[in-house]
Amino acid sequence: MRQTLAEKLIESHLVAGTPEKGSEIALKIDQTLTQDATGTMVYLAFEAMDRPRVQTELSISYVDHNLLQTDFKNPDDHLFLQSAARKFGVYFSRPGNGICHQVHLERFGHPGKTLLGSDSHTPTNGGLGALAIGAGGLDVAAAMAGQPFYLTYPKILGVHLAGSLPDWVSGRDIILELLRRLTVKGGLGYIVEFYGPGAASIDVPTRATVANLGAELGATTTVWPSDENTRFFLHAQGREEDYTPLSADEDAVYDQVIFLDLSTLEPMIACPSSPDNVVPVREVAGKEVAQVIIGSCANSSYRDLMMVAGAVEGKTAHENISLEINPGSRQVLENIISNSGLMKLIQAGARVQSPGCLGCIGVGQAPASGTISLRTFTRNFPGRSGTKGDQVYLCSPETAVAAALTGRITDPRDLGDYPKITLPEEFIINDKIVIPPLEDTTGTEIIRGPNIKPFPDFGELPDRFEARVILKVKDNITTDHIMPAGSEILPLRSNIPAISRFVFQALSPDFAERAEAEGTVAVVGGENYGQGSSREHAAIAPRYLGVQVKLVKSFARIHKANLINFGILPLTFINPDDYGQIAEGEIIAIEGVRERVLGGAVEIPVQIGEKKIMTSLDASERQRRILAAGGLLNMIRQEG
Ligand code: MIC
Ligand code: SF4
Repeated sequence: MRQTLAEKLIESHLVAGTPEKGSEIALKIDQTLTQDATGTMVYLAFEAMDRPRVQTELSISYVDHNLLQTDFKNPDDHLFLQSAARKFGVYFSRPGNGICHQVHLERFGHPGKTLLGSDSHTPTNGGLGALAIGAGGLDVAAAMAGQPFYLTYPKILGVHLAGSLPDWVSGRDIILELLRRLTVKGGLGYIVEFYGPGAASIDVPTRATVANLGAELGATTTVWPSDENTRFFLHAQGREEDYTPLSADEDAVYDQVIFLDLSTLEPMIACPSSPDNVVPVREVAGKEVAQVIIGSCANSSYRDLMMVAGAVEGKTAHENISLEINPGSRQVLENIISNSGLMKLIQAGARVQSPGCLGCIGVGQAPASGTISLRTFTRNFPGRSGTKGDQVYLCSPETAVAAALTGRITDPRDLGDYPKITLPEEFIINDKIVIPPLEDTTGTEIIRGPNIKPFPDFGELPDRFEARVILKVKDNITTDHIMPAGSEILPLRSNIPAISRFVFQALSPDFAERAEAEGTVAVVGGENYGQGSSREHAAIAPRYLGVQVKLVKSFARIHKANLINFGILPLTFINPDDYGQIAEGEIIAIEGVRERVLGGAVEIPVQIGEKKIMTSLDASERQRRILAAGGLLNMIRQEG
């Protein structure tokens, strides 16, 4: 009945709320995934919820981010995660098996199922027709405990595809074109749904690339239909029985529609330092490049690496280029080995790494100062690569390999014959690196090395508070700004007191000391505050330091949910000009706040010195109870 696919997926999982755009709904979650950098907190929270075993159809714990073992911290986390998986009935994908989203797509993704993951690129599995959503760890822990996932029913942005992709143009260019048009906040409050005759020409790995990067639009998720391409891919994965055809109704009505003729697309590139700073490759062609990396959950599939192998066959990477390959999964690696792709890459001089996130989250692979690095990664936020003042460009594997060969940014269409890849009828499959859950978990114990610190306790929301504004920031602040990652900070993810020292490190190096000296503090921000990753550490660590309120022009979806989950009041300016009324150093006072929050007040008056401004609290009745309790964990403990 004129339904989009996203609406069908939502309504088949609706357990509470009315199916109306903009209202709060609750969805049954079939599958969950975690990765190590967010996962330790998830399992600590799950443990605190006191449930013996996960209640989902399938829950899986991946280790892909913190693979570097320079001391005990990361291996402590791995051991903790493996033992927690054994205790709680969770699959465990061992370190080196690959990036969560890629492995999930290959082995577990399921058309028509809901998947909640503690990573912002969880929508990757929308490439298979799943409703796959990224969330904060506490929401994932709650889903593992059998609770539904609460969200605002998003609007649906239909992308109508016609035609087919020209040679040397790939999925990455589809989403780069959308990022160029819509920007990093264009997808806020939307699910992006692909449909139309052009969709049939797009294979599942390409769909997954597009769905993955829909996260950079700020979208709740991205969905593709489940069709013959999906059947083919699942068959090649030895699990055709998981196939179900799914699509929108012929006359489905979208809230907004974008028409895209695939045959008119050309190679695109995101310039430093935002994924939406997109131009056609030819506009920046000729710039000298020092590093090319093909990898990350966006672009490291068998298709991507075999295409690169085909392009470098018999050639050598330019002498000034470090060509680095990060396979998305062990399956990708095994299959490119068996189809001679690895040999071609190695002979071309590529440095082939073990499957994982690696340089995408600043764990190794930092570029040299003052040089250009071309990457097929997801994000090029300033400094994320580990090098100050970095110049990271994001592009397709096609554009990346062209630069690897010429030493300069090059339109890949200049390379000649396109090594078009056909997916194998059957992939080599090896599930031995994934440990299935035990039927009977009695006697299993969680192993907690010294890197695993208990979850901090937070108090309830007080009746009134005063908070000094110790930081005022501009638009599009990312969670990488709030809580940086990288090889030195990531190993502290299981230790909130230690990681909190790095909050806002680049923007305000003494933020932690100033916050602690004040006791209760506030942060003021612009539009799309907290975009990017799902890391709830960007909420927990500030809360630990005494941040009680964030007052901004608008919030990114996951960050706002995380703030509520950890008891930080997320207020927005009713009149955006009031942003100019507040200066760093001023004190914000809110009277009767607890009563207002619990009483459902949408408008919250805020006193700033002599001035009074009106702010808005856009929160459901449930979220208000969470805020009053001082966070979701407190509420679950109170309400059972
Ligand atoms: C990212 O790409 O930013 C991350 C690292 O995968 C994050 C999760 C995290 O911070 O652990 C994400 O995308 O959610
Ligand atoms: Fe890992 Fe990068 Fe993907 Fe995040 S975006 S999950 S760091 S590969």
